[in-house]
Amino acid sequence: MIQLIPDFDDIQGDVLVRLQKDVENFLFFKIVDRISFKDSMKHHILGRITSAHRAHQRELRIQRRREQGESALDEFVSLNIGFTKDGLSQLFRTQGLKFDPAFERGAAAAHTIKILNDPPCSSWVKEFVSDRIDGVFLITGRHRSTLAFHSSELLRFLGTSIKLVYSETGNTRPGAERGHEHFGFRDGISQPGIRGLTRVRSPISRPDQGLPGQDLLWPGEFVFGYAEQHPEHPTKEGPPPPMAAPWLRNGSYMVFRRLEQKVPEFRKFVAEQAAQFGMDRELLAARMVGRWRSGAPLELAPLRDDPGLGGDDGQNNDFEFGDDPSERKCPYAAHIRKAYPRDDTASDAEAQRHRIIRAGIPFGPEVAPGETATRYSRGLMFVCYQTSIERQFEYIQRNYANNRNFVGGKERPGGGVVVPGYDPIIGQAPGNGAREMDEPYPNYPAGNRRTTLDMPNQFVVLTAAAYFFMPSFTALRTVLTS
Ligand code: N7H
Repeated sequence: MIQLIPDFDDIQGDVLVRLQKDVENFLFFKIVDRISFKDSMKHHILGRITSAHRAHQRELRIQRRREQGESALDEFVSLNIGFTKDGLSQLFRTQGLKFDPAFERGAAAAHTIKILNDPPCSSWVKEFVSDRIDGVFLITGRHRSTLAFHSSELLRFLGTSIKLVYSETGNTRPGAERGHEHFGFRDGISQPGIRGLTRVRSPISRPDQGLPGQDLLWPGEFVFGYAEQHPEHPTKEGPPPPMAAPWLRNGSYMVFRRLEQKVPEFRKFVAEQAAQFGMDRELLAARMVGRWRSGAPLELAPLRDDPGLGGDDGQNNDFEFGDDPSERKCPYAAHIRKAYPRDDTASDAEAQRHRIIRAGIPFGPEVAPGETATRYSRGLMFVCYQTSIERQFEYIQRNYANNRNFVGGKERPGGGVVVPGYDPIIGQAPGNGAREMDEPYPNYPAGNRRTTLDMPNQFVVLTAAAYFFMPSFTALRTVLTS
């Protein structure tokens, strides 16, 4: 029988719930001695891995304290682990097992790079590509110093059984920028709701949503062993996703992308282009993202930011794009309209087949005074979870963000087909070519001025990537360490 409520004690915490993280260490490693690696895992590490259950309980405690006007929790440390296809093959005979095709080939494969228009590995962070990556430890907590202590303790336990290939620390931005990514926009607002986990705010009027606008999905979209979405019906239960082996149950695929953000260049470009179009620069930036800095969506606040709306989780995700058929409020190519087109796609069921749970964190320092061209590497350690990398992350990147013709079938108010253009934030043209986006200038509430935003350069540049599998506790305790 398919269980509806996921087996929380067997699922790693970052997958469905997301580990709490002010700071996060990413330790990418190669397995050098599999026997002693398995031994250290069994004796020192498995007991420290944080489950979804623990992450969920901590989240509830944080919420309670916030409601009572108390500060967030004191010190804590969480640990999760994932393996690449190479890593699994080190631990286990994987021949003959049919994993997700994208996971099989990996993020650095020539085919992956080609289909995603990614920059070649030769331009990625040198240490990251200096050796084979078998796995990653995610260590999260509140303070850099505590994490540094726990990371070195972990590495001491593992000794020479692994080689640390690359490590990097992500951290939330300081002060008022907390919760905002480096371009300045509030992040982490819209996530899929999970049936059996996400609390339904209005059970009578909106039984299929968590927060208003947050459609509930079947957990099998993100964790193996449970029903996934029905291919033709947005709320009906579908079959569970196919598993390469029974031990994939309660596991999930993780996509990691180190995305460098060219913040001074982005700001300069937006200011110059806005001046040329004769529009407010904040409005132009918002039309590239689909939300204002505060998080207020253009669909509900088309002309100026509304911080009250941006901060109100009862309203800030409660919209569709269907009542904006001529991109008057929000361009078709705006990042959030591309990444989750809602009712812009052929059917609601179709839109829900390409969702991801995002669990990234910014990295790098704030822009320094006088830094008018990027001098320090900064950006987003992008992390997302799913049960099919091909149908979820890669589909969004390839068929939506990089596809200048998506969303198709839209017409100008007076007739004529619209080519929406590239997602200006994450879209990538072949060969790092120039990109364009339709309608940066708003024809709202009316108007018929035709404008195109020409973007000769990327503001987001991929500098490392890998695909991982985040096994269940059961798999970690049995097949992967026996
Ligand atoms: Fe995106 N940004 O600042 O512009 N993203 N994103 N993203 N993103 C979102 O709704 C950003 C990236 C999605 O449900 C917001 O939480 C940046 C990748 C999806 O309506 C903001 C980078 C992919 C959503 C940003 C980046 C996605 C989303 C609004 C890279 C997948 C939810 C806040 C540096 C291929 C859409 C929010 C929805 C939201 C930004 C990367 C996907 C502000 C800077 C690689 C699915």
